[in-house]
Amino acid sequence: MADRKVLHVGRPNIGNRERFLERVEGMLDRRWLTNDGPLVQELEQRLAAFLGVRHVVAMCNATVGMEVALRSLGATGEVIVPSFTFVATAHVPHWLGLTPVFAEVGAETHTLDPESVERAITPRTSAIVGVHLWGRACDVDALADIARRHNLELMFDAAHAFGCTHRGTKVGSFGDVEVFSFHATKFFNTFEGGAATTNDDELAKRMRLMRNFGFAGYDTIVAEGTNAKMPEVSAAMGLTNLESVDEFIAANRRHWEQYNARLSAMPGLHVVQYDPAETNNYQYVVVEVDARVSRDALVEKLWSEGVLARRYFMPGAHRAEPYRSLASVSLPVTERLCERVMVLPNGTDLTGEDVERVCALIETELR
Ligand code: T4K
Repeated sequence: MADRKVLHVGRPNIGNRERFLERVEGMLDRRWLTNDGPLVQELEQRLAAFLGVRHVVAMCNATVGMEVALRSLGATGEVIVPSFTFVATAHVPHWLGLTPVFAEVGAETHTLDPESVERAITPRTSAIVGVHLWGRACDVDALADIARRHNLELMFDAAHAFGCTHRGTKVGSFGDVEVFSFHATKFFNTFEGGAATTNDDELAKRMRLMRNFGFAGYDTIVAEGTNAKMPEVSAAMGLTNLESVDEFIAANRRHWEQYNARLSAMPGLHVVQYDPAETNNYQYVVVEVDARVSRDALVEKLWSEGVLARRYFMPGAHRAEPYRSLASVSLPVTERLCERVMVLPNGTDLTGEDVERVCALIETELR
């Protein structure tokens, strides 16, 4: 089929084009393109209201945002992270000269197993980084309890969890700080971008300084810093997409439910579920494959048909360089998930017919 539509995991959700272009026109008229401009300030205010958190510090992406956040927390020595995550979660402490120590995740939750975290604590541990994988919040209460008892900083990688809740409270105000990704492939995007969110006034102040080289005004440098600024054009995209969040969720949810109904009935497939009592963005259609056909064979077949399913996360971070060569660690649950998990296309670019096409391909392959 020459005109067959290629289906991606991570096709951007894009809000109203006219509204976006209007904002870009205003930006060009003002000739104010970056450095804490009016669109970034407006986005920060709107996000703070949306997320229900005191401070939102917009960043150029989540990776640098997490570096700024972890450094602002004063992390030293060892930082406990999951391995079943995008490798950036581990790269962040390593990039800062710290040691990421990999803990195990729950087989059902796919997020940090608090008992494994507790076992990984040493006298050198200074912080825990939990990941709200697929938008499903970590066991934030157990992790907060561990952090409090051991006097550790607690940061959440909330890259997947924009708009998601934990016990009815939006992700964004848990732990000491949370960091969202607004990358093009994420539920809510600003092309590239991210934000650190916190209720801690002092931490927010430190992160703002660090985001802009430590400048406290023209010619006044009061701290070390980097360049983690979000440009105005990204904020224009963010403000526009924020107006369409409900539509994005509705489309994602419709597709997820269609996938779930079809795939859950197939032998050897387990569709990762979202708690109906919480709000979720339904961005990720996550399937564990333990079937007649291997996950890899299934993904290969889908690719050959133009369905670019992904093996998130392959390999686990502990099996990626440089971590693989630095330490050997046994994480059986993580390894099993790395071998079995497949993520299918979702997003506003998808149609019900597309979902049916993917399901029919999988059904044929499993026969
Ligand atoms: N923590 C977690 C848990 C994360 O998942 C991520 C990022 C981070 C931290 C770090 O956040 P950032 O520093 O990026 O803000 C992507 C993204 O680059 C990355 O942001 C994301 N996680 C990761 C899970 O996925 P790839 O290697 O999958 O991207 P790529 O280029 O293969 O694109 C995915 C699919 O989307 C492709 O089939 C093409 C399609 N696509 C992509 C882009 C960029 C489009 O259709 N349009 C586009 O504009 O890494």
